[in-house]
Amino acid sequence: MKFIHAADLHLDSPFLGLQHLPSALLTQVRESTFHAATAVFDRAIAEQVDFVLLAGDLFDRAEQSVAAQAYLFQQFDRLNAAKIPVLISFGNHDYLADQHQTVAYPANVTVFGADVSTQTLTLASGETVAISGFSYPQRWVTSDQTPAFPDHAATDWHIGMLHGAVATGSDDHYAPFTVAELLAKRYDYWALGHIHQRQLLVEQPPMLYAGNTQGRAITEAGDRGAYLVTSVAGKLVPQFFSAAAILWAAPQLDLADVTTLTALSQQLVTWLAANPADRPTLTAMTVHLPQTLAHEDADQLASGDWLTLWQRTQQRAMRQANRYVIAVTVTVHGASVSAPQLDQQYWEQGAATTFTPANLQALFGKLAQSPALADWFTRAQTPSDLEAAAQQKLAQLMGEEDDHAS
Ligand SMILES: [Mn+2]
Repeated sequence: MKFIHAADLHLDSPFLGLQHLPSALLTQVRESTFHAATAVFDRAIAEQVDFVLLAGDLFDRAEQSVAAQAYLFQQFDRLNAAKIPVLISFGNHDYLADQHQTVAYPANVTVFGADVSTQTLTLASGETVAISGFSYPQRWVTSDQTPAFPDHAATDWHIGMLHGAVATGSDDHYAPFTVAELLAKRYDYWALGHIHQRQLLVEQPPMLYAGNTQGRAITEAGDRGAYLVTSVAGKLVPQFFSAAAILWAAPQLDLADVTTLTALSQQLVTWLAANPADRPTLTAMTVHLPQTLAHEDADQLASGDWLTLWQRTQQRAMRQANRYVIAVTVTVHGASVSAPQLDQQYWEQGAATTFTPANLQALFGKLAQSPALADWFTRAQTPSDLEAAAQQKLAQLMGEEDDHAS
């Protein structure tokens, strides 16, 4: 048996706030969700998979765009011609109640209804597979749907599809579940959707988020794609493949020699030449400098004027590296923050008790669970990023105080 598990295609995502990109690149960005999905369907056909699972959020918005509907119809028709069934469980971005779908999908497509149901397929090999799932009837599904999933059927394989999030105990809006409950169903695979960062919850039997097929913002940096799943000696083995048409990247650069924007500009060009990307990559740099920039340079940077000028004068360097620099953020190494009033010892003591996961959780509250922030919030690097940003801001504010005093 061989199938594809994809989720969160977010077709026709609007990519707001990128109007300043060169127009050819902006077009590539705006078409990227379609190109990424096409890469998934191309793979399905090339591999002659037995079926394709799409675990929710195919559309970016509940009011499905005509472009996205027409696109999916064409793609499903291609899969139909290749005799590949498609099973869909809609999620919180494309829930059933708000669908104004006017085109009937081809016969190979099964859309799960609001209640958990099971489809049974007989594969060319003669193997049988049961696939259980449901679609969101409205934007939120606040109760655990797992009890409605049947136990492993009398088929060779049983797969669960679930667009949801692990239960946190309060304000759960996305079909909350626990790993233990899902494991208790004794399925051979859980195809999860909703979390955009691909993530393995259990290795065997596999229980995993496929992640989205195309990153939509700098908070969704890194490669994106789907899983090709193959049966090997009675087990299902998922293998990630890349599908993203464009990438987002957030490299950290340690530039110990740089003290001016002129030097910074040169170093960024050097970095671009040494780090070409294999696809158009929107790159947000965080640059660590040994000391704060002189006032005029800092102002140029803060106003955005410097970056705008840099972007306009370094187009060739960016084109050759296949990267477009969308942001440059400067941070200064903790030990040498140019703020004599900021006592290092007290800062460290304060920081150690302030930037803890528990404090950040309390501060961010429900925000931490929003799909847009959840990936970023759970990154191991986030607390130290916040700490660095806070220190930077504090040093800056203290510098301004000095100015007023003088
Ligand atoms: Mn999603």
